[in-house]
Amino acid sequence: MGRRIIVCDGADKARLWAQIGAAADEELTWVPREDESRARPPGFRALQGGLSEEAFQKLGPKPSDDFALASDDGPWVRAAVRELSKVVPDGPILVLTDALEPDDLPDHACLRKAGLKTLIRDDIDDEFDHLANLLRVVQIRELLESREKVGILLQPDPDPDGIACGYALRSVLGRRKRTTAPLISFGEVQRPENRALCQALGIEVRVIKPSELDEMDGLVLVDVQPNVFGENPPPRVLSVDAVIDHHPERSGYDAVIRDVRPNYGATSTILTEYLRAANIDPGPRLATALIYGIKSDTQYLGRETSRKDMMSFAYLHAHHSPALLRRIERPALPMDGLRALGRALAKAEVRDGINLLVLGRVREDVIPQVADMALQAEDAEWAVAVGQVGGDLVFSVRNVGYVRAAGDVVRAVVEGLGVGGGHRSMAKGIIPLRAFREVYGRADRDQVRSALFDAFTRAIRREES
Ligand SMILES: [Mn+2]
Repeated sequence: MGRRIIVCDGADKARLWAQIGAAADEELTWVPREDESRARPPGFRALQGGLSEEAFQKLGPKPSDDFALASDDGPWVRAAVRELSKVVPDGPILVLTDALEPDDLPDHACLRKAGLKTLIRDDIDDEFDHLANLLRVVQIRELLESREKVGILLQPDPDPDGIACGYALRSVLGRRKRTTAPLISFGEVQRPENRALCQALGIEVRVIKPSELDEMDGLVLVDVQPNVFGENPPPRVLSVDAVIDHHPERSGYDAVIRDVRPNYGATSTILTEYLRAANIDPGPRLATALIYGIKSDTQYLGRETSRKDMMSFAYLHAHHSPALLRRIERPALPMDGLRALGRALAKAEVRDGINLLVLGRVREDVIPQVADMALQAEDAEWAVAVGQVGGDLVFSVRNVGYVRAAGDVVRAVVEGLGVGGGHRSMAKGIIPLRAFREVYGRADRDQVRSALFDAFTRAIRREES
């Protein structure tokens, strides 16, 4: 390891450096400006002979040394780089300046520019952001402190972002007992991954009737605003204590505290900022819930992701449990699901870029997992996994992303038969068996395979033309 040789232009820069505090391996030198006294800043020695080859030579630089030049003066920096290069030709140079532009700097193979005061300024701005979040936390706590039972209301069929935020809000409020701060919703958690999230974290979302809101002494809406509850929402949700959300801000309701940040990709990012601001260690379970909330709302930092989401994600990543996250994202497959998969794989073939697997009767959450896996087949651009769930044919569709949108293709396939939709690369469809039989006669595996294969081929072609 080499030394860091710091060269400051004038006493102001040197004093600023001394105030920040020099690191142990830093050699501090300064070049007094003409108009200033030669009073030596603490810890510094003058560069004997000013900015000259000789002066740098006297420092005895080795190839392993790093140089920093702190100056806002273009000619000074250019002279310093020129003379320094005579001694250590391609030595690494950090130019610390708050005034110079890249064009002001000379050509040098290994030169990097950074701010000096602006580096501190950026940290201070971050701290003010933390402070603003801390103020929110303090206000929310003060508002709800005296309430016996605070309902945390999520959207019907809560998604991971909402569930994670409800769980986090309990920590923020210091109410870890579910009885004093229940997570509530007008509709139960449906999706298998979301149930897996609740199960893995031991979170219970209580389904309630709107009239049961009267039992709550406080009400906070998380990841939702009242417009989601329909044309005529229950009056109680139109006058709440707090709303914490990232959807576009709606009007027509009262909230004492309103923290709505539509530029955020997930409400989990807001709650992560609350936790950090209030110095609450999330622990692996909560960190995992929040990281999953951000992942699923932003489609793994792909869609509508802000810098804030990235920063919270990075923070949570250091705290989460990878094993727990895997368990949530890949719920355990039941044995009969695996056997169904084995039978389907025996007949698998990729035709026209489509890998279609017919599973027979399975648990619903097996289907999307099989679709994920089926897309890994060589030459597959599309994967379709079909299973029979109750009286329906349920199928999950995946594609490689650079082909037609999966949601559009599925809507074309189910047209007149069932329901379906989705995103660019993931979609889901449901066709009642009765409707399928009316059109195709039988609903045995071979018939399902050939009928759906034809339907998908047509839908993909139609979309492409
Ligand atoms: Mn959300």
